[in-house]
Amino acid sequence: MTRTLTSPRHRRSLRAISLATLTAVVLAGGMAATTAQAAGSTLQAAATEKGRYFGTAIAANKLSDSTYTTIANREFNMVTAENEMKIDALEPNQNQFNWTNGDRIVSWARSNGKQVRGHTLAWHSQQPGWMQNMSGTALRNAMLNHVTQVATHYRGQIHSWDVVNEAFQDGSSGARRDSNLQRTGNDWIEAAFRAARAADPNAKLCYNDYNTDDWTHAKTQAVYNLVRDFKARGVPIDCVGLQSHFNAQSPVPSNYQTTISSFAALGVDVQITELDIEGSGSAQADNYRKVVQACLAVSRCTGISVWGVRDTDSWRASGTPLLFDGNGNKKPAYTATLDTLNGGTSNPQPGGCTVAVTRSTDWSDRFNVSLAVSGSSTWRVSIQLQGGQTLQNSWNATVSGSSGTLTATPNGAGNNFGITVYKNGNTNLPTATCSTT
Ligand code: G2I
Repeated sequence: MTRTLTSPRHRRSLRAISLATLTAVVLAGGMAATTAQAAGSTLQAAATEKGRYFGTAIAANKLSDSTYTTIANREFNMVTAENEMKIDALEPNQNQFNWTNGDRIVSWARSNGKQVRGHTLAWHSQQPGWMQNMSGTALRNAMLNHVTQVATHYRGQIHSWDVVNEAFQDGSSGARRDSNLQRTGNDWIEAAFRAARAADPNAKLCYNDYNTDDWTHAKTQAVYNLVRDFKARGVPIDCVGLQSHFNAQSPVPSNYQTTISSFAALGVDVQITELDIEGSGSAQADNYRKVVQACLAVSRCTGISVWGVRDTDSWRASGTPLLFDGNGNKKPAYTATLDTLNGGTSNPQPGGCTVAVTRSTDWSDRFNVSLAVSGSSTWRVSIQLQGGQTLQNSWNATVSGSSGTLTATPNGAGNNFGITVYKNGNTNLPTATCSTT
C-alpha cells in the first residue's frame, strides 16, 4: 500500500493517518492503565512493561523444531547462543573463522525482532585445540585477535557481550582460576575488555560467572572487587552477568537481592544470564518467584535469561530446571515467573525498601561500609557482619549491636549512612536487608 502512494501529498496524508492511529492507541493505553494494572501475557511482554528483557539460550540445531521456535519466538525477546559463539565454534583454526551457526542465531533473533547477548569472547573452557596448546605472548595476542575479530564481525548487532567468562576459582580463596589465559598475566581480563570496547563501542561489556549469586561467597566478593577496581581505573565494563544455575546444592541464596543491588551500586547493570533452577511443582515455582522479585527490586537489574526453552533442551535435563516441560507445556514455574513479572510495581517492591552496601575506605585492620536505602524514609536495616567482625563506629543512623547482626534506623540524617567495621581477619563485606517501619 505504501508503495502505491508515492506523491508527497499522499505520503503526508499517510503520515497523518498513522499519527492519528498511533495517538489513539497511546490514549487507549493510557486510559487502560488508570483503571487496571497492565498485564503482559508472555514473559517478554510482562518484562517489557517492567523495563526489562526476558531471554533464553538458543541452540542453532533446534531452529528447525517448530515447537521450540514457536515458544522461543512468543515468550522471549533476548537470545543467547548456547554454544555457537564460543571460541571453539567461531575460530576452529587460528585466524579462520566459521560464522555459520553464530550468524544463524543472530539472524533468527533479528528477523524476529529480538536482541542478542554475545557469549562469550574469552574463556578458559571450550577453546579450540590450537589455543589450548598456546601460552605467553602468542596466546595473549591470539586471544585479543579473537576478541577483536568476533566483536567486529557482530558490531552493532549485540546488546551485551560476555567478554570474559568464569575467570575466578570456586571455594574460599577468592583467587583467579588458573588457566592458560591467566598465566599470560593478571591483566588479561582488562585487556580483553579494552579490545572489545574498541571493536564494538555500542555493545555493553559484561563479566559473567557462576557461584557469584551468594553475597557472602569469596568468589562473589572477588568479582565485586574486580568490577570496583575496573570502575575506579576506567577499564571499560558495563555489566555483570550472574549465571544463576541453582539446584539443591546451590539454592537461590537469601541474600540474592543484596548481591544484585551491591553490584548495581558500583555503577554497572546486572543481568541474570543463564537462569535455571532444578526441581518441580510449587517448590521450583517459589524459587523462580524469588529470583524475579530480586531482579525487579533493583532498577539496574535489566533483564533475565533462562538457559534453554524446554526441560529437554537443558544441559541439566534430568533436573527439569526450565519453564516449559519436554512437550512445550507451561510449568508452574512459568506461571510464577509471569505472575511475578506482572505483579505490583517494581523497584522497590510495594511498600518496601532496598539497601545497597558498598565498601569505601579500607585500612589494614578495618574498613568503612556505605549503606544507601531507597524506596522509603521510614526503614530498618538489618546488617549481618561477617564472622569475627565487630563494629567500631557509625554515622548518619542509629546503629545498635556490636557483632553478628546490627540494626540501623534513621536518625534524621537521611537515607545514606555508614559504619566502620574491624576486620579481625575477615575482609568480606557485611550483608544487609531493608524493611519498612
Ligand atoms: O555448563 C552450563 C553453562 C555454564 N556457563 C557457561 C555456559 O556456556 C555453559 O553452557 C553449557 C552448554 O549449555 C552446554 O551445551 O556449556 C557446555 C560447554 O560448552 C555445553 O556443553 C557442550 C558439550 O560439552 C559438548 O560436548 C557438546 O558438543 O555442548 C555441546 C553442544 O551440544
